[in-house]
Amino acid sequence: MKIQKCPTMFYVTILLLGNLWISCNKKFDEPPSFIAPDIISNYTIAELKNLHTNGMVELVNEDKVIRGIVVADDRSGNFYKSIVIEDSTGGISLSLDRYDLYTDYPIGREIFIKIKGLYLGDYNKLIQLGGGIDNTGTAPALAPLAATLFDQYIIRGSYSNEVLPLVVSISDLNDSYQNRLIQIKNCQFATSDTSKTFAIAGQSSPSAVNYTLSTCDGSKIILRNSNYADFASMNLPNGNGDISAIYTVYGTTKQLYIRDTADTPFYGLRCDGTNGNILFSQDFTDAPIGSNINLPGWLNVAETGSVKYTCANYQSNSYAKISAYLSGYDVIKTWMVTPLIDLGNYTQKIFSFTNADGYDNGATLKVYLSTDYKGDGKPWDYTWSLLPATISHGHTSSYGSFISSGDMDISAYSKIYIAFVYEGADGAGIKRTTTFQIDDIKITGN
Ligand SMILES: [Ca+2]
Repeated sequence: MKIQKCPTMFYVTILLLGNLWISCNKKFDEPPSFIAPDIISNYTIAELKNLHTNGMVELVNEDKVIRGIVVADDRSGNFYKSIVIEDSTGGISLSLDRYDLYTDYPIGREIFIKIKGLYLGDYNKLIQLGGGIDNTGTAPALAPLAATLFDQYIIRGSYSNEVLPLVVSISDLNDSYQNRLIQIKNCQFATSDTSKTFAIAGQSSPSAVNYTLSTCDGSKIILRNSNYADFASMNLPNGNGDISAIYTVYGTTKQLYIRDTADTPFYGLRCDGTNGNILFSQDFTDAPIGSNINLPGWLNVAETGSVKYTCANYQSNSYAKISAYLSGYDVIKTWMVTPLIDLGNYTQKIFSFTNADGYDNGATLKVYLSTDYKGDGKPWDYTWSLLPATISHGHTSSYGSFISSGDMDISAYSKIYIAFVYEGADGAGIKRTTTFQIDDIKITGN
């Protein structure tokens, strides 16, 4: 009997010692009490990445050490089983086979990596450092580093190092910025997206949502958010601000990933000077391309002739389009009317849209507002006020670029319809067949 008790006591003692050790170790691991590891780096992240050829998975033979600061971790869930580190020469993603990596490798932590024996690969041109080759797919892929091997390769250094983003413009982004923390000034979501959430919590396929971010100079870039991020169901911010994010690529697509919503403080005035209360917007994204515009609540009707507004698409952007060309009618007059718009109780209400003309030979586009129209099929029976929209014209042998109508102050109104009225001709004698394109119809309130 005693012989059996001894091992029991032995294990209990070991357990107690173990707990004590874990407690002590935990205490010593917490900042600021920290002893720097006895290791120095002798290789840069840029040098490491230069060893990689896209599409390949390579064993790293260099007996070197890189040093980086963690600039993105998996705390919010937007990064999965990976962290991103940076030195002054570049950034790289580490593929690590464990959850809650942020508990050991939080943003701001310095880490050293002994790279010999690790593997380089890329996820559709996004370079990663991992632990092996995964041959289960159609092509060899990078396998993550097993959790049991972390401490063999990764040496943890100091905490709370300053992590400052590099300020860049979208047009300057290239592969040298891969996996770096960057900042792009004055970004905003599309007005049609401001009512949406960062991602779709609970949806597993696809597992992420892409949004297009725009800057005030018109540049655009994709922001990709995981449905597993803890901020997935939060609303996108409506205003404008500077985004901080990890720059990534997926093939030739440039994509940003935020660490959490603190990276999108879009609380300033939008590029058009509004504060982002979108009362009405239409960018024609949901209209079937090539079909007559038939959006819910909209009217698209010919007063004379039979030409209608159609949805066209160029370079992935959909818009409304109309032309009398080849219609054969002596007189064309066509109305496209919004649904009833409730402008609410804002003191300042601004209406704008974009438009372009093509092969201009004298047809007209005019924009009107009505408060007595009843929403029936004959808008011309009601009272309409002409709005002072700037309409593109004079492109007689090509298409012009979209221009802004200008901001029209409609603060005096509370419930309105807006009509886009095209007048042209394609009879035997007179040709007025100018094409007009209309997009980004928007009303904001302050
Ligand atoms: Ca559009």
